[in-house]
Amino acid sequence: MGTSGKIIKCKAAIAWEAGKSLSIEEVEVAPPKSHEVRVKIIATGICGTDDHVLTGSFPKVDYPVIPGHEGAGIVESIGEGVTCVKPGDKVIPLCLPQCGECSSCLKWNTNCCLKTHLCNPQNLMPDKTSRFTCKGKQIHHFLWISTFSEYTVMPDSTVVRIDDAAPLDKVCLFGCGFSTGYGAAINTAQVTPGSTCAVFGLGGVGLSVVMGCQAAGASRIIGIDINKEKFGKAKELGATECLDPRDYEKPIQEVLIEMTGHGVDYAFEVVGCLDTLTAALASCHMGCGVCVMVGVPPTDSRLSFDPLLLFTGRTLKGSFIGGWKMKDSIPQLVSSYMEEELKTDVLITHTLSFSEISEGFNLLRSGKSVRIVLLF
Ligand code: COD
Ligand code: ZN
Ligand code: ZN
Repeated sequence: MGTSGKIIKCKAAIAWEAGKSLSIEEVEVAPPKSHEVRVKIIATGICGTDDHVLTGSFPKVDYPVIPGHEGAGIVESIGEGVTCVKPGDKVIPLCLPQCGECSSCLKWNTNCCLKTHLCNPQNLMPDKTSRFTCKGKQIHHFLWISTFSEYTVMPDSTVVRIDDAAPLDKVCLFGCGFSTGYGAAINTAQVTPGSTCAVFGLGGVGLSVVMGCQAAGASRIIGIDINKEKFGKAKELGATECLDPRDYEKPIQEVLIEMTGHGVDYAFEVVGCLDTLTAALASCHMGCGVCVMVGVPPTDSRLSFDPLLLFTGRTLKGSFIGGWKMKDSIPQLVSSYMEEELKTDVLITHTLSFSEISEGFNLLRSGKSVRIVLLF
């Protein structure tokens, strides 16, 4: 008895309102409509952004909602007109669409598809209805992909087929954390061989930046974090030195300028704070340093810094999901992983069952984990 065309009942984690913890519920998942795909999620990572959804600090979320955006699964069924995947394919849901048609998708130098949540709400499917119900109530989607549900429906612009042999409990990280950090170094900064890099924040995304800097041939990679427990993994992945700003009386940018003589070639902000963003910019070489903003500071915050920091030639730029056009790039990154060129398994510190999702969020908040993967 196939499930195609039928409603599927399954487990999902719902945030009923901001400020409340997730509750695991039985949801009904409607079949995919035209240009939609229903996916059985096998594994999903927990990302800091999911926690922002729970606390209410992620902008433009409608509750109740099923969060999750770092998953991997298998196509269960497809709607009319879908040609990019078929039932049985292993896939990664994409938290940034690549529609292939908008003015951004047609440019080579941006991945910021105009269907992203930053341009259009993704709390309902493109036809403005939801495929999820629970206890008779409509439940919202998150970034169109809601990977905290055993079955989930997404537009065909937000899903891509990957290698049939890929281990889904490992490559789910390519859906967000790893790709975001690694691409910031490789694509956005375009780190050059022999350069000096500073990475502010050594969580899963910051460690992926470290991996990108090392892959690009940086000769010095300085990791900065207020949690010294992060230093071991950072060194394992390529950091040459690690600093805790609280060990110094001087501001950390002054320490970095003294250590390097002239400032770093590339600095990455991977914390999501205004103070670390300004410090990262000020720690760059005054004539040619590039500061890349990876973290998103709190909603409605405003940046204030001495404009002379830019006048002499520093560059401040943002990096959105590592600059990858996700449909084109994620399958290639997964292939590199399969060829053992990317050691992303090191980032996974905990693998739990989906029913342990609340423990997963507690671990994330405790700072004792890097990446937590949940298995359905
Ligand atoms: N100085 C140095 N390190 C600090 C400081 C500080 N003042 N404060 C905190 N830290 C460290 C923490 O100890 C921790 O190790 C690290 O910063 C943050 O790591 P995590 O594990 O909390 O977070 P990550 O690595 O999963 O994600 C970090 C982001 C900054 C990317 C995230 O919070 C964010 O802003 N996401 C939105 C941006 C985005 O594009 N995301 C992709 C889709 S989610
Ligand atoms: Zn994320
Ligand atoms: Zn597009």
